[in-house]
Amino acid sequence: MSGDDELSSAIELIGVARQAYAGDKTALGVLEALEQRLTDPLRLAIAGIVKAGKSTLLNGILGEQIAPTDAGECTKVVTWYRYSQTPSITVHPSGRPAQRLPIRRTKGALVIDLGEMSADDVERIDVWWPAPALKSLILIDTPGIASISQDISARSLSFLTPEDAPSEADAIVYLLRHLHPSDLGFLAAFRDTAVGASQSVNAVAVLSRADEIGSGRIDSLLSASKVALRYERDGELASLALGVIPVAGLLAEGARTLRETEFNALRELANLDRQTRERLLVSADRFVRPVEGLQLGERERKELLARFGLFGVRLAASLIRAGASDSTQLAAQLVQQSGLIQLEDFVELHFRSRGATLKIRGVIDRLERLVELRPRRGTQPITEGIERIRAQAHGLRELTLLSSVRVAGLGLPADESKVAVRIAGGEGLDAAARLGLSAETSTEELRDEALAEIDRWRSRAQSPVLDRRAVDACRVVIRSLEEVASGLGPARAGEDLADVVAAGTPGEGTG
Ligand SMILES: Nc1nc2c(ncn2[C@@H]2O[C@H](COP(=O)(O)OP(=O)(O)OP(=O)(O)O)[C@@H](O)[C@H]2O)c(=O)[nH]1
Ligand SMILES: [Mg+2]
Repeated sequence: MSGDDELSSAIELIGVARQAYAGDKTALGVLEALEQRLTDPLRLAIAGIVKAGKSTLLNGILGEQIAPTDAGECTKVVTWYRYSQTPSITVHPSGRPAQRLPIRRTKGALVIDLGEMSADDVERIDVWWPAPALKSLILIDTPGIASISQDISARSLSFLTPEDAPSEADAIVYLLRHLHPSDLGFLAAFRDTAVGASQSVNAVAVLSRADEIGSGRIDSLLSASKVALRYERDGELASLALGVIPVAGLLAEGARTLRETEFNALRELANLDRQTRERLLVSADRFVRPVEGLQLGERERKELLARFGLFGVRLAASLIRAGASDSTQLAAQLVQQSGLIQLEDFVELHFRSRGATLKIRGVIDRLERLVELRPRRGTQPITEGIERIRAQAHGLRELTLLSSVRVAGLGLPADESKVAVRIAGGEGLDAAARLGLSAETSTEELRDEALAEIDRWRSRAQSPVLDRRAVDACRVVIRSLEEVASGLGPARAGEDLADVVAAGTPGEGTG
């Protein structure tokens, strides 16, 4: 089954469930939401402790200052950002009808004003916005967890890691500053929301506010990369997140929303004589102090500091001195340095390209829970449908393989396990990544390698020393290779690849 076929069979299954639950309003409501989830773009939640920089990072991804940062009631509410050509904001108070909010901006940033309502009375806020990034992702900003206020913390927890139920988010970007037990606790709870997963396949950690790690020194991001690498190798985090990426969110947000006036101010700073400039940039305090005879006023400097941080201001000045000659160039170089591109590439590679599978996994886990919680006659076809999808949707079987490898192992020797993970898409879903070849490899070579690997794994699967688990892993690998091979099109003239692939997978029974 291809990703699209898998999606259609999941949607069909929702139809089956609708019939089984005819007349049950609550269940039908859940089913409607599940169908919506299947047709929506991937839902990516941004989570982390209080003031980790979640909303700032979200703005960086969107390239607009839409998510409120710092103070205000609305930072305590789960907020969904979805695509729409015309912007609008809807607030959903608990137990009352939804309400539209006016769209207001202050200093370029969107203001979400709850008016008389307190965050406690609000279930969620929906922001519909014409940002291109939202066409392929729904972003969900969540209140800081492990916060002083247990209430706010509880809201994020119950949304992202509902007790005993699958999460509403398909994947998560988790921001941490110093690895804390509560970070690990949260990530473990998130992993456990997926049925049977012993390894998170849909979480990535971000070492956030990376510019502050080296106290804003110009090599701060280098220090941050070292720390991130250490965390990534940390035994516990390894099974809870697919990677750790250092990101300076404030820099990313500032760069993607860089204004011409700001560029001019930064250029003025860059062009100061060396001594004056260096003295100004010694510390944040120094930077905003009154200075005799300086064109760049105190207020302007304060604003630059708020928008880019001391690190960002220092970096911008040196980039301009090194040749960044207009705001477009400077913005591109700052974004590159911020780590945002690496994060976006990671999300694309590990989450978006697997979007259909992640959504289906969340939806059928939830459907299974519904049947458990609301048993009634006639739900047998739902249970059977769930089993069928779990057995047949190859994307799900790959996810299961990836999610069990680090913790339980595949029952294969370490070097083979590594290859199996790669072929199952652990390093990317395109043919070259799966085969461990460079992106420039010709289709012919890719095909030859895929066919050779199929032979290798087929004979491997027949080895009498392998246990059941290992044979299952081999089958998943063979199937992935078959899909790679058929995706590469027919082989040389006269040779029909379908024949090679159809030669079958040993040990693959009828069921
Ligand atoms: N230096 C620096 N400051 C940052 C960075 N990201 C965010 N901040 C600052 O940290 C403060 C909190 O940022 P937010 O984006 O509101 O953090 P949050 O995690 O959304 O906070 P809550 O929603 O209240 O939990 C703001 O003052 C930001 O300007 C960063 O990468 N570098
Ligand atoms: Mg926030």
